[in-house]
Amino acid sequence: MSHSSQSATDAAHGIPGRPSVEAPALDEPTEPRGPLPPKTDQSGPATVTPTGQDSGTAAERVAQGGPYLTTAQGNRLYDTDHSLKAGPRGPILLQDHHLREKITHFDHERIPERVVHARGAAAHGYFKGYGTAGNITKAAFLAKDVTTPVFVRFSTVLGSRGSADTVRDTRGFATKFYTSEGTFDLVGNNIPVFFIQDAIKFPDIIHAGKPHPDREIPQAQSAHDTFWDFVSLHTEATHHTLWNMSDRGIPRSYRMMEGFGIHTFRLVNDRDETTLVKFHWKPKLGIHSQVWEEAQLAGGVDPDFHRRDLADAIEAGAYPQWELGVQIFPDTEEQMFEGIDLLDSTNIVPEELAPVHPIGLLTLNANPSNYFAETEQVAFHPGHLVPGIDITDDPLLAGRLFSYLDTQISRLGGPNFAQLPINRTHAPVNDMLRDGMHQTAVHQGVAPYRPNSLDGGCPFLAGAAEGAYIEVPVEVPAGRKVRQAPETFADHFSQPRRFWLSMSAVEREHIIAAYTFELGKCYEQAIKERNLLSLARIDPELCRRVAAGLGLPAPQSPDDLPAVSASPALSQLGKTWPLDGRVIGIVTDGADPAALDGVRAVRHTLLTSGLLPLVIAPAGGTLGSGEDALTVQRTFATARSVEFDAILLAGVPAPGADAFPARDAKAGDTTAPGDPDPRVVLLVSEAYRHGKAIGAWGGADPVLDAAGIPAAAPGVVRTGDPAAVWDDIARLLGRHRVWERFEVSVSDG
Ligand code: HDD
Repeated sequence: MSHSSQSATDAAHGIPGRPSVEAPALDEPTEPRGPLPPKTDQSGPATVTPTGQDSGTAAERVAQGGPYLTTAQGNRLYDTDHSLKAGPRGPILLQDHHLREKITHFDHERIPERVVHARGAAAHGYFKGYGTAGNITKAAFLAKDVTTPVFVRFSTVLGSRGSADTVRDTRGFATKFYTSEGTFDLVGNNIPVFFIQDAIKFPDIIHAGKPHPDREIPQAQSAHDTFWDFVSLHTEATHHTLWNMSDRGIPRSYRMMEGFGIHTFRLVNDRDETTLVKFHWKPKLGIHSQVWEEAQLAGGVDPDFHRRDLADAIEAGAYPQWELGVQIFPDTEEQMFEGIDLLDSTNIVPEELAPVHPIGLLTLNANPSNYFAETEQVAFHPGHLVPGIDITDDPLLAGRLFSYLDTQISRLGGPNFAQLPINRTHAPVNDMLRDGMHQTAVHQGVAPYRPNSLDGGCPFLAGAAEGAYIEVPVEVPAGRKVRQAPETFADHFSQPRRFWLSMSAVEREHIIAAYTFELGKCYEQAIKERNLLSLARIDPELCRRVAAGLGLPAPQSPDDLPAVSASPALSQLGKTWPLDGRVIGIVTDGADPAALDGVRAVRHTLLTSGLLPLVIAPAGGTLGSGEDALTVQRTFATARSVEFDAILLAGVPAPGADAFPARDAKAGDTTAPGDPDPRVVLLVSEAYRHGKAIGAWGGADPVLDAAGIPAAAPGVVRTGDPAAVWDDIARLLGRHRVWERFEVSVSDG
C-alpha cells in the first residue's frame, strides 16, 4: 500500500497525526473487497453426517470472514504495523491491547510436537466398502456402496517436526474413518511388525531411537549407539529392525507403501460370531522404495520430498488409492495360526498361509488447507472403535489403548480435543463430559448424570438393536498375576529368517549395505559385536558380509537355523505397476527446434497418461514461441536427479554447441566450450547409478559418455524417435527401477 493512498484512507477515517512519508508504491490492494467466501479448510470436516444429522456448528469454525482486519474481540483495526507510542520516537505504551494480543497469541502458537511420529503429512479422502466383509463384521462402513469420509496422516517415527522425510525409518499410516456409527481409527504403520511385544517397553525403545540425550544428535536416525544397543539386548526387535534395514525403510512415496494394522483384531458379525483378522492396506501403485544414496540426497535437496509428492499428486488429480484387506483366522482359545502366535506383534502371518481378502477401497482426493488445524491437531487412538470391530489381548495394543488418550491431553491442551473440527465425529454426540480446558460446547440441561429425573431421564442407553458398542464377552484366561510373557513369545529369529529368505538378491544387497552403514556409525565395538550375533542367527551370509564391512570377525551361525520357507509376497520385485503420478524430467537446451517438437509430443503423451513431466533447461522462462512455447519448470541449477523417476534427454546438449547460456566460465572450470554441462552430467550419472530409466534422442551421446554410461547399458534407450523412446521407458518404469544395473554378489533368494 503506498503511503499516499494510506494517508487518503487515514483522512477518510479521521486518524490524526499520521506522518506522510513518500515510499515506493507496492501493488497491494488498498480498498477492502466484499466478504470473501470461507476457505474450504475453515469449514472442517462435513457437518452433516451420512444419515443427515447435523454433527456440529459450521458457523463458528469459520475464521477470517469479512473484509476488515479485527482483533480477536472483533474490533476493526486501522493499523497493525506500528505499536502505539508516545510520539514516533517515544516509548511504546502498555495500553496497546492490539500489540499485546498479537504478540501473546504468537508466543503461544506452537504446541508440543508428538513424542513420536512428529513429522507427518495428511490428506482427506473417502473409503468405499465392497460389502465383502458382511459375513465377519457388522461394521456398517464396510457394507457395499457405503462411502465414509476419511483423513489419513502419514509420518516418520523418530524425527522432529522439521526433520527430513526420506530418512530410514518406519512410516506411520493412520486412518480416521468418520463412520455413521462413530469414529474408527486404524493407527498402523508401513511395516507389519513392531519392535516390542509389550507396551511397557515403548518408552525404552523410543528413548533408544531418539537422539542421544546429551548432545541431541543424531536427528531422525537409527544409525547410532543407543538404538543398536537396545536392539541387540532386546532380540524381539530383530524382525522389525530387519524390515527397517530393507528397502521398506526408505519408501519412494507415501503413495507407494503398504499399511498394516499390525495387531490381531477381533471382528464380530450380526450373529455375534467372532473372527480374528489382521488389516492390510495395499497400494494401487505398488510398493516402491528409494535407494539409500537417493534417500540421503533427497534429505538435503528436498527434505519435504514425501510431503510434496503426496500434495502434488493429489493436486494433479493422481489420487492415491489403497485397497483395505483382511487376513482371516479362526477365533480359537489359543489364538494361534499355523504355529504363529497372533497376539505377538513381532509376527506376521505369511500371505501364502492366509491370503488377504479385499474389503474396500480408500481414495485420497483432497489436500488439507490448514496444516495446523488438520494435520497437526488430528488425534488418533486405537481405542476409537465401532460396533463390529473389537480388540484382542495383544499386550502391545493394551498399552496403546491407554497411551493415545493420555498423550493428547498434554499435546492438545486438555480433554476436549474431540471438539476440534478435524477430530469431530460425524455421528451425533450426546455425552455427559463437561467443562475442562478449551471447552467450546454450550451444553444444555441441568443433569449431566444418569439416571436422572430432572432432564426427563435423558439421555437413554442404547442396546445392540440401537447400534450400541458392546464389547465381545470373550472368556478371560484365568491365571496368576505375573509380569511375564507367554512362552510362545520367545522365538525371535524364525520370522526374521523368513523375511531374509524371501528377498531377491538385490534386496539382500541393500539390507547388507544398510546394516553395514548403520552399525558402522556406532562407536562401541561391543554393540557391533552383539548385533553380529543376532545377524548370525538370521543368516550366515548376511552376518559374514556385514562383519566384513565392519572389519570384525563373523560369529558362527548356529547349526539349527529355523527351518522356515520363503514368503514370495514379501519381495517388492518382479511385478509391473501403474505409472500414475510418476515424475519424468525432460532435459533440453532449447536450441534445436526439432528436439523441442519431440519434447512437446512426449510431454503431451505423459500428461494424458497421468504422469508429471517437468521440462529442465539451462535457464528459466519459456522455450520456443507463440502458442507452442514451453514453460521451463526446472533449471540446470534447480534440478537434481532425486526428484525424477526417469530422465529423458531431448538433444542436450547439441553436439558441438557452445557452452550453455546459464553456465558461466569460472576460474578452475575444466570443461571446454562444447562439453556437456556438468550439472546435466551429474543429473544423468546419479539417475543411472540409482537404477532409473534414461531415454535420449537427438544427440545426447556426449552427456551419456561424460556420465560414464556404456553404449549397451541396460535401461538406457537411445533412438531417434521420441515416441519410441518413451514407449520403452514406460515399460522400464513399470518395474520401478532397472534392477540389472545393481551389482549383486549375494546369493539369490
Ligand atoms: Fe504409536 C503415535 C503407530 C505402538 C504411543 N503411533 C502414533 C502414530 C502412529 C502410531 C501411526 C501417529 C498418529 C498420527 O499420525 O497422529 N504405534 C503405532 C503402531 C504401533 C504403535 C503401528 C504398534 C503396533 N504407540 C505404540 C505404543 C505406544 C504408542 C506401544 C505406547 C505405549 N503412538 C503413541 C503415542 C502417539 C503415537 C505417544 C504420539 C502422538 C500420538 O500418539 O497421538 O501415544
